[in-house]
Amino acid sequence: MASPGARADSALRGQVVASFGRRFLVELDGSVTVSCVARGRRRGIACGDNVRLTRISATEGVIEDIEPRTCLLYRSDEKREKAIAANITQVVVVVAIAPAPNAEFIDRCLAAAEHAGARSLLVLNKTDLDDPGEQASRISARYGALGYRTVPASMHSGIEHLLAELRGHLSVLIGQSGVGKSTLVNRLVPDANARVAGTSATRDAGRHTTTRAQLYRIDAQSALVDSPGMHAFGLNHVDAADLSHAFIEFRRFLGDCRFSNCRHDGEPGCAVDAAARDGRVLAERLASYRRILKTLA
Ligand SMILES: Nc1nc2c(ncn2[C@@H]2O[C@H](COP(=O)(O)OP(=O)(O)OP(=O)(O)O)[C@@H](O)[C@H]2O)c(=O)[nH]1
Ligand SMILES: [Zn+2]
Repeated sequence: MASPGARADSALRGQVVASFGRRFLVELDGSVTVSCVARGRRRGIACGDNVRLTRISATEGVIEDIEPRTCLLYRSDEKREKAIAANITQVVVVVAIAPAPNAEFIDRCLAAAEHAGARSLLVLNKTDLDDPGEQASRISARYGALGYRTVPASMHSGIEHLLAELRGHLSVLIGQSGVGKSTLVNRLVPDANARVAGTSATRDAGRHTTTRAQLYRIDAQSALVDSPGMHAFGLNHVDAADLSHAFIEFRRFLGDCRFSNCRHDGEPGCAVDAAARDGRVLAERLASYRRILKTLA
């Protein structure tokens, strides 16, 4: 039988502020963090999750349960799903002049955000670098025309305009390796490094494996989850119908295809195809959609 003390402790609630694979840092309030493992074989706990935990010592605890989520961003391949961040309201897709942006990667990130129900922001980073092909302005024009907000950024210029876009949101930064996410985080959250090297619980968790994601508070209403750079963004958890909805400019054509189960992949009478032929949908976006469609389970 549990002691009265243990019962009181298991009513503790906190938020996952770092995920190290099997170990998590849970913040109980503004200052106390506890290094936790999950009860049993519970999987899929993500940074940003609100959890119920039992504290077993001053620095350690066990996550018993996850509170219902308002939103979960994840990616998946044929083998497994990877939760990136929970309860987010905004996905910040970071692309840079170098490494050169990959349009399909951006489309995958935006589709995942739409599917998760979060709004998106595109950050065009490293604008101080030469951009002979003017990729930044092309990307900004392309996605701006679709209705996505884009913000330029560079480590050599002010960060206030980006900070303004983050206020009031729990945002998650995603991007390919090397686009400058960590550099951005350190500028947006001046004590970001301090936290990584902070409590003994942090050091203990960090010894076992590398961080998958970490949450930083910007102010009382705003926080930022940094996720490790990735090479691919698998969308195996999205089915074909949801994928076409996740390409936001396709939506107004979706009811007009000849076949109600049209996959917009070359079928006769496809309204999305017709829209791409006369320029109402960008041919590159339809091509991107079709490439992604072929990779779905
Ligand atoms: N020219 C230029 N270089 C930058 C800028 N921001 C970051 N870098 C450089 O880009 C490289 C990668 O930066 P990081 O911040 O480590 O990139 P990251 O996205 O966190 O990379 P991962 O850890 O692989 O996800 C470093 O050499 C940075 O110094 C920028 O605005 N301009
Ligand atoms: Zn169609």
